[in-house]
Amino acid sequence: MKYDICVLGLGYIGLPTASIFATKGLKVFGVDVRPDVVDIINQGGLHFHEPDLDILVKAAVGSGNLRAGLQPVPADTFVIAVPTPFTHAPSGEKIPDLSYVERATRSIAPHVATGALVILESTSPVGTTERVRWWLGEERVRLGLPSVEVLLAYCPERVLPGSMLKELVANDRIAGGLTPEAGKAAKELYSQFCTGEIFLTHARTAEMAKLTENSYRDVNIAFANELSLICDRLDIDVWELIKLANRHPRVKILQPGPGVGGHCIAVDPWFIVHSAPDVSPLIRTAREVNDSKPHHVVQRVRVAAEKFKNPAIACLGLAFKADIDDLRESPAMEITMELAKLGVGRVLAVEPHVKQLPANLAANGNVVFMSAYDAVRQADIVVLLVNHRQFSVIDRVLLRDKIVIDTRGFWR
Ligand code: SAJ
Repeated sequence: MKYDICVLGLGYIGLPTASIFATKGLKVFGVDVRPDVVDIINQGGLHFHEPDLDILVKAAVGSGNLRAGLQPVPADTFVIAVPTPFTHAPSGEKIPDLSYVERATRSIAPHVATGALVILESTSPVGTTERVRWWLGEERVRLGLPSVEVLLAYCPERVLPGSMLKELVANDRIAGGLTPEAGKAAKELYSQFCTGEIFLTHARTAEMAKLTENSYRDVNIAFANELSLICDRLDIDVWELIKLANRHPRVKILQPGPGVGGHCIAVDPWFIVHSAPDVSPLIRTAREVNDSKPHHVVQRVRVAAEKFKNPAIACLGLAFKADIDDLRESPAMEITMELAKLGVGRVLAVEPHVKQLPANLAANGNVVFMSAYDAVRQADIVVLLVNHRQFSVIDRVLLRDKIVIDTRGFWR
């Protein structure tokens, strides 16, 4: 049987994308390397939390239009949505790791026929789509298969974790073809569910656009974080400062925080820096400012802890941002772990979106997992690290006789 679409990678992007195509009547085969993920999806389930996605996956699988497996199958279109992390060179330099993209590309080589459309969605350094073409050709030669002419395009996503489905449909998209024909084919495919505008461009520009969007955000968050450090020094309320400055019609300063987390904003700028290191000092420095913020928060807690013998320190929030359960690359996790390691006091960890402490925190004997209410009542120092909705109902009376370090300006 030939499928309409084969999606490689059933994570935060691949699974919603595969599901939405299936609910539009296309025959979709999803591939993931994790057998447990394949099983959960084939039962119409989810392996991560995303509002309303469970309903979409259930409908997609229930309709018989979405199946998952460990190996690719022949299809008219292939969508590659696998991770693109970075690795650290011995020099400390961050280097894009394209091994997942290469492995996925080589795995589809035996299944692509002439005229097939191959789309890369994974956030990638400029020039990666051209490398996909090379890997496909090389793998078919290695397998002793005849060469095929495929359409290749780069089509990044822009969905925000926590509102993925709405944004997957409504956001404008970019279809970046290695050839104009490939771009047009990709635009036609996404127009089956995308109600936003779909802009055609070259693959290289599309690759750079994705990196640019997240780098723009990282630089602006770094500006806010640097302001917070300066305001600490000058005894100014940075939240009031930003609120006032943003009253200017053309000023939109973002919000300081405890650092920048997630696997996008904190990663993508390094792809640009790696591709043009001598002409990207601003993007590099912004990353360094954001990466240093957790250290400044830990220092503030240590200074506060000096007033106590063995203080109880409530760390409210472990996720990388508000109202989600994703702890990956989380500055809140980094700060909580550092405080536990330093033995600054007894750490009372709170995260309403998970049921137990992550293993690395649990392994440290100095951390206790509890509810926000219990942690705040027992704490000498309360550190707000994530502005989860649940924390907005904490009675301010409980905070009155505590030292409060609010890294998000949440309780102003
Ligand atoms: N943060 C701040 N201050 C702010 C905004 C965010 O400290 O004013 C922090 C957050 O707490 C978090 C980090 O930055 O730790 C990143 O949060 P985010 O909401 O900015 O980013 P992501 O990673 O959840 O999603 C981003 C989005 N990109 C943009 O907004 C330009 C999303 O649209 C992308 O699709 C996603 O990256 C991605 O997959 O690339």
